[in-house]
Amino acid sequence: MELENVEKVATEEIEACEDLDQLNETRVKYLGKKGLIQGFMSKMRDLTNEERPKFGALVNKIKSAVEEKIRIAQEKLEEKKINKKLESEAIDVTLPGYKFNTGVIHPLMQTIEEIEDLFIGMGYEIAEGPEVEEDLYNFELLNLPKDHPARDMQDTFYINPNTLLRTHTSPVQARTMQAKKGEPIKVICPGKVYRRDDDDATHSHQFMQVEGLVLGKDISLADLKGTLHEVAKKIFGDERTIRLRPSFFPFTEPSVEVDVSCFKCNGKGCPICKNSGWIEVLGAGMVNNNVLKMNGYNPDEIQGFAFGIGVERFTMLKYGIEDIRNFYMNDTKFLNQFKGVK
Ligand code: 2NM
Repeated sequence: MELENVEKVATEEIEACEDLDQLNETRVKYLGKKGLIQGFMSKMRDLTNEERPKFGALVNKIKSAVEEKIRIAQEKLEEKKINKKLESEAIDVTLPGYKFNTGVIHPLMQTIEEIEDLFIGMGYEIAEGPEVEEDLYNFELLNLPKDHPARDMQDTFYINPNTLLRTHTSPVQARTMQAKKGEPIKVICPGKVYRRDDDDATHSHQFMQVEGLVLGKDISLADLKGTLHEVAKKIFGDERTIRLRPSFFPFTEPSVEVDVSCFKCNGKGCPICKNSGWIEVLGAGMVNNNVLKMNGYNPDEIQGFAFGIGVERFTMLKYGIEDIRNFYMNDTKFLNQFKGVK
């Protein structure tokens, strides 16, 4: 090949390379130790002293030009290689994913969590205690006298004469009062409770409660009403109002039943509220002075309110569930209705 043609031919060959292997072969062919350009260098021996510098400079110029062309081609082919790799490894993010069969938070737990969120927002603590409880905390310290019908074997699961399955979560509140030794209290106590009922559509021998207790200076029935109005709004809707009716519980005086305005007819009267416009939802009252005294509080300095929410009743009303046994059957057809309702 003529020296004058080398750059042109090399350039064409370099630009025709389709991958890095081909380019390397071309590089060896022109720039290698036994390559074409080196071949011209070797020919310098045969030249005269006058010809040699001129020829040498020309060969070096061509060598540099070919090196530069190869460098540029190499960059292009490397980029091409990376792009090809990226393309082949690309993920189609529009493909549908795998479906996972997820569970559901139990409807009773959803109600409890809603109630807990509300009370935590109002500065309450959450307290828990044993389900196997002493008579002392379950009855005695709550002003349930020895002859009270609730203490009857008929109504309570006794383990021995002093030990029983708690019939309400109030013993947790008795324990809280004993622990706080006269200091103010704001707690709710969620948990399982047990009664010796025959199971039917509206009764269960095991159910859940959230009870609340607030003790402090000048706590009044108005505070109780305001608090329970918040509960009614959170669970049954913002338009709800409540009313209090006189009632009786051994641990509170005065005691009240709390009705919420019917969330179906908004108080006009319908089958759900049996045409009264009101639905009974919970019991409450001002903590009985005897309970305060027995648990180390002075009723002249500190008083407060307590309430008891039946979690099943709340949940049944809220979702129109007619049989309490649904909650305990683990029927996924029932439970899956509560997927993401909260
Ligand atoms: C209710 C109704 C009224 C109640 C009272 C207490 C305690 F421990 F403070 F005395 N805890 N819960 C109470 C009061 C519970 O349930 C229907």
